[in-house]
Amino acid sequence: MPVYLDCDTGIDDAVALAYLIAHPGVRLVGIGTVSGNTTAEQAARNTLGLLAAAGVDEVPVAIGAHDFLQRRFGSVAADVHGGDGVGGVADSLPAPRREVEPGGAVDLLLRLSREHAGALRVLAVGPLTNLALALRADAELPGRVHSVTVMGGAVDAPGNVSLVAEANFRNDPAAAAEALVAPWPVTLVPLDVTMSHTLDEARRQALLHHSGTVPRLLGEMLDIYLGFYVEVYGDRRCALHDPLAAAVASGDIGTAEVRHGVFDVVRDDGPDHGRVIELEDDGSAGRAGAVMSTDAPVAELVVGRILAHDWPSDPVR
Ligand SMILES: [Ca+2]
Repeated sequence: MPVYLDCDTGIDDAVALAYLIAHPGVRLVGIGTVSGNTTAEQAARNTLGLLAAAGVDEVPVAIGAHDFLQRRFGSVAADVHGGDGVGGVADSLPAPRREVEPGGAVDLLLRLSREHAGALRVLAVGPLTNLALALRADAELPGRVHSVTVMGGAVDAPGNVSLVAEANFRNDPAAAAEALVAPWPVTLVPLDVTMSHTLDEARRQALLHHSGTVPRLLGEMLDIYLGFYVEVYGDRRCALHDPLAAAVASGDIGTAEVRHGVFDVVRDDGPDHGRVIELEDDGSAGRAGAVMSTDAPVAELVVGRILAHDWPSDPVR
């Protein structure tokens, strides 16, 4: 299945990327980046470095929006993901094997939607700015896309960057709102489900001591991420936000409970900024399905696929 990944790479983005590369049924056909955990530019550098470490050189990477629809990008999430987005390992990533695409992420997504019309699965695990800009640029886009899976939002669960808001949606609530009501099949993977799927220190150690370069790099970068989450979980484990969305998009994980509805995201400044709200369904806006629980734990599946993959052990520098 052809997959376009839109991301703000990002430690859990990096785990999701490795999982997608390791999944034999997934063909990663393009990656766009957006600011969020780090800048769109740094996210592209991180992504290209990880692809080089994986020995993958056929996947185009395009830099997308640096700023959000209604405000400028603020600052990187250094306390969660490190100053470089990937827990300090950016400088030890191998040199990129290719240049970024000249046209940017919106052009790349639109081009891929034509090349893989009807089949392209869009997986968005950062702020939804690129998706919103692509929808504005081409209103026919939804008709060419198989499905859209979004990591973001908190439906009933508390937020992770405010009492009520999740980071991707709070960064660009206008873009999230536009993407959720567009006429394409949207599956939302919110904090309600991602917070209950965790990667623990034992699995980090398994990655760290793998012979492959990519798992080792993941093990290294996860150190700071697990450290950040100690105050949340009480021990060294992290939420698998983006990998869970990737496993839902690929069909690896089945969804047990899905809440279908018309969802909006609060754009006003104030305490509810970035909050997901459910609107009355009067037929004027597209519905989305919010995954509230899955039929299996995702950590074993995601880490299992990464550990089982035949990764290069000696990056080309
Ligand atoms: Ca992300």
